[in-house]
Amino acid sequence: MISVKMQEAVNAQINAEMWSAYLYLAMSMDASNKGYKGIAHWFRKQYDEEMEHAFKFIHYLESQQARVELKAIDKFPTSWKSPLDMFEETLKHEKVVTGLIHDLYALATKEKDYATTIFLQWYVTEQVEEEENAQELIDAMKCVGDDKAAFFMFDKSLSKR
Ligand code: OFO
Repeated sequence: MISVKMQEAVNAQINAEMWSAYLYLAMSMDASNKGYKGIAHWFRKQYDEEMEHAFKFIHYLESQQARVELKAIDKFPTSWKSPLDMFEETLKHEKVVTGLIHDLYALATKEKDYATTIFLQWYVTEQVEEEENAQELIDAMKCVGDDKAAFFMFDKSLSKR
């Protein structure tokens, strides 16, 4: 059984994962509206991943006989000025999430909650990958620049995710 404090912190993280999912779904919709099929697909997959992250936490609380409480999701923009802008916001967002995961890990350690500490290790590693992926997309977009043919190829490559 985990403490009430830990349970509340995990519930807040479920909300953060769903907030991430909703942000990436909004980016996917915006990219789709603008005709960037590959980018829309990439963000749709990202949405799926974030929902998996949320459900992993939900199942964890359930396995600990703890209460899951879904809270309102914060607002964010629904349109971005360019794909580069989307990827830069993705990296910024993932850095915030990394900080939240680290705070959660620090709390579990402080509480001597070994089960939650071990459970959270997967998320710590996952955040390294999330930031790396976003950085790679920023770097690729910067290489593409204003080259329309290169952008077409780049967009197409993202549909393979
Ligand atoms: Fe759940 O990893 Fe991104 O936010």
